[in-house]
Amino acid sequence: DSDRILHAPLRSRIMSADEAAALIPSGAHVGMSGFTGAGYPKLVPAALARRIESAHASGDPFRISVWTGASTAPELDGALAKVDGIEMRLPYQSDPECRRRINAGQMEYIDIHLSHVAQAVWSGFFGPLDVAVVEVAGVLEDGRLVPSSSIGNNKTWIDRADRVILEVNAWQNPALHGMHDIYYGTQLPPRRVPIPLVRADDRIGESCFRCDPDKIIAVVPTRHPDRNSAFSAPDENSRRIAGHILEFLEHEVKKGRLPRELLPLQSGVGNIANAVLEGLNEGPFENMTAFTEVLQDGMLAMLKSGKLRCASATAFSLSPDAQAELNADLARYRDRIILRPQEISNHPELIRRLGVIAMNGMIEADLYGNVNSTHLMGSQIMNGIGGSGDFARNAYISIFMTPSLAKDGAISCIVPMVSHVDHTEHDVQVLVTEQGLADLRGLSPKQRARLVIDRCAHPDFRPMLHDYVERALHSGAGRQTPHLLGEALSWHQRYLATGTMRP
Ligand code: 0RQ
Repeated sequence: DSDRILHAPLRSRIMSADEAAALIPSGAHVGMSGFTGAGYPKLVPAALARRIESAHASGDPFRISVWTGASTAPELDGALAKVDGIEMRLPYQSDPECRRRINAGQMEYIDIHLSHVAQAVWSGFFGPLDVAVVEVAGVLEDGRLVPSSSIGNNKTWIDRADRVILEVNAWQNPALHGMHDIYYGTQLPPRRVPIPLVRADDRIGESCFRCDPDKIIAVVPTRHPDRNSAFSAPDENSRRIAGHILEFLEHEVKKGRLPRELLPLQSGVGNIANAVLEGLNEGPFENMTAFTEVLQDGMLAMLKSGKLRCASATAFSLSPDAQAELNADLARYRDRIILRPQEISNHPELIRRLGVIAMNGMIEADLYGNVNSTHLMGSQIMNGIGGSGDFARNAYISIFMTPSLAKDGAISCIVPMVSHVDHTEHDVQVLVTEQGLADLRGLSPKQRARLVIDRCAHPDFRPMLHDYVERALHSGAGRQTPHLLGEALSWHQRYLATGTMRP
């Protein structure tokens, strides 16, 4: 597989994953590639986990900090978390073992907007970046690096790290070369200038990463697939949510507030998001575009059918079947898919300029439109905010969706007050559950509350919610955003005490 490594001096740095992992010292801040199961290093993290395990066995408290693009895979987050090898993790994860350790207080976790990571690292908020471990699809003769199936923060890791370890993955399709757009014009203030992107499919950068070859201390050849799980077929709730969103978009087109081809779409991860895309693929809109962070099965199907003209993202997030389909036909899709650094795919300036339609999942919403995307019962992290904040605040229309009930009906996802706020009432325009859709634009808090209850809450919980608002209106301290502070989180307390929000 060394035919992917065309730069002669780097061939002399080819070594095993164990040898490369031995070059990462305890306490290191390590920037790893990887974004939603795509393009993460497949061998070095596991080798490092073995090294950490034996260090711990001999009493050496070896741990590292792991910075990534977003979530990765069991071979990275899972392997390192299992051996208690992660001191600090940022910015988004979805690994069960990481989640368990974070919630047990054994691992520090910093959950920040994905678009903010690069500038925070350049500003030095997290300290120096000691080592980058980055998967690439190849190294060209002149030393440029062909990116893999995700970009994430790789440009920042490569530019910023003192030392770089490359995994050159021959499983990645060579036809990926030319699909990426690496923009080298970002600066810290006060040197910032406008980013010259005015349409979702504009290319404003270069196809490869630049990297000083002297910084590259190891090159590890691999041939391992990206690991992503399959989506489950859309259930009844997802199909209904998708139906409400489609009806809403058609209404907006009729009103003249959206063009017939809509505006660039952003769609989050998960089964509901995928169901919405399936709905769009069967719906009336043609020539759509996407300006999003992950390209999942539903978007690939839309590209295939021609409904989606082009998609800009930072990573693939495909099931094994969709991945095989893409790989078999990559050259055909290449010109219509653009993978960018996440500081560009999620950039507030671009999301606002393009007028993106953002559609993301949530854990719960409250009567006034505040949304919790990250924490169960106020204190336990689920995954992280990911890009949902980048998109929600800056989108032309920001939509959040969830089934109205969770945990077999024990939990109402519409509550008096959210137990954690990720997206404030000012950033949330549309709430959707299988019950219906609440368009909160142009409404005051009291008007919003009535609409959210009647359109989105499950009928079982509607009387309790109406009762709360009415009593808050009459006996609460203020009439702008009525609350009973002693009761606002009582539903969550009841769930923690009794296992259900039902009285
Ligand atoms: O837990 O599987 O243990 O039962 O939360 O819920 O319904 O499977 O929803 O997979 O669509 O994820 C917000 C987490 C939704 C996701 C979130 C429990 C529920 C289940 C998951 P179990 P579902 P989804 C682009 C944009 C933030 C990042 C983001 C997410 C589990 O969408 O991570 O948007 N978003 N990024 O039972 C207690 C409630 C609950 C609840 C659900 N109200 N209370 N538990 N659950 N509602 C991508 C990136 O940024 C990379």
